[in-house]
Amino acid sequence: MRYLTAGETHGPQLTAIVEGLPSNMPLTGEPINEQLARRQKGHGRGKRMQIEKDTAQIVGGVRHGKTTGAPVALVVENRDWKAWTTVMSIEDVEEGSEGKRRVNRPRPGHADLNGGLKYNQKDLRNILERSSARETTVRVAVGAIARQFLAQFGIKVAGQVIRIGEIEVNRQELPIDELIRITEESPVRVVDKEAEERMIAAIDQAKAEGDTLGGIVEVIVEGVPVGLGSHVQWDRKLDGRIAQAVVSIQAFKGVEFGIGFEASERRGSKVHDEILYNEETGFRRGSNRAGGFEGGMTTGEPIVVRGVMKPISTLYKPLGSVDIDTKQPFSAQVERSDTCAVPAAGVIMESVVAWEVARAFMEKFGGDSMEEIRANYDNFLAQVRQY
Ligand code: EPS
Repeated sequence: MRYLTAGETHGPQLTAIVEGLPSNMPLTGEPINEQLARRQKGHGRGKRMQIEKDTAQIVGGVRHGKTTGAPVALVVENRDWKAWTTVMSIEDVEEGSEGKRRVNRPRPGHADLNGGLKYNQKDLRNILERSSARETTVRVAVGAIARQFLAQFGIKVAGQVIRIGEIEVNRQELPIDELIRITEESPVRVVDKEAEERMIAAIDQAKAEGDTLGGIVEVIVEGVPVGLGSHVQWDRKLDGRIAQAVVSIQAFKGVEFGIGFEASERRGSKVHDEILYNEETGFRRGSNRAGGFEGGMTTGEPIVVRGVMKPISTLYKPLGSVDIDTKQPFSAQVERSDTCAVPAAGVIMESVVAWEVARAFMEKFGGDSMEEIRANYDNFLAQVRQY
């Protein structure tokens, strides 16, 4: 299974093509649009979220509510496009017209300058239009398909915000359905009401000062079988693939599994998860400090992974930069932006993790139809029970 996305933040639409899905999987726009709506929420989101009402149109690969095995094509229209038809015109525009106005002041922290140097672009709009977090819209749509697929096998994906700026939540171990219910009702997707209030105040304060806030989000995947991924080759380790997917999200700078970086401070006797066994549940672990992975493979315990998102790079109190034409110092270009997109980043991270787990599931139990995959999966579960 693989997917590609295309499209710019102020272009006509965002497009994704998903290849390798099995046939006979129930799929309509509704579960995809549910996830797209989740991505648009969150205290601290910018004005663009008042313009868009993201919905995905399925334009290939589905008939009468089920996949056919053909590539699934998705389109999310940019409502904002109508305000950008000259600036983002596909056809060339008049020299000197508004459409030709160049972005020549790169924003620190964004792709602007590096992209301009790499692709030899003197109008940095040609870089920022594609590097924008807007692209995550269709990654969430693709992730929604992956969730649908995983749900057929009892695998659930959930997420929560752990930190925004200097404020960290007071952790609680909750059943996944409880976690989902509580975080869905929180404007910053946390389970800790006290932290929620402080986070909202901190976001409002940052906005008032023209600044931005980042944070940490956690994703949990429950119900995964043992043995997804593999120890035999670097690029088949599922934790490594999830790490790549998470850090590839705009503004993400780090990823950890289970106790993560804390493992550096503890002795092994306080890190490794003891192995237990009983007739009913088979092999289990006495704890899950490994976050569901050993040797690049799932252990059967929940996957627990956290990502760190840097504060959005566009500041209304812009940082120092250099004009790429005159090479003179300037305050960076200001583009419309969010103050804090950490709650949205949690939804995006859930989506990219769901995709990697679904892809590994297909690699292990793959088949052309859902029925074939189901048979392979049941076969494996029986083998594990008899091990
Ligand atoms: C975003 C779309 C963008 C930004 C933001 C998030 O829309 P626009 O550029 O028209 O405002 O609001 O992206 C960034 C702040 C960024 O730096 O990429 C979205 O759809 O999530």
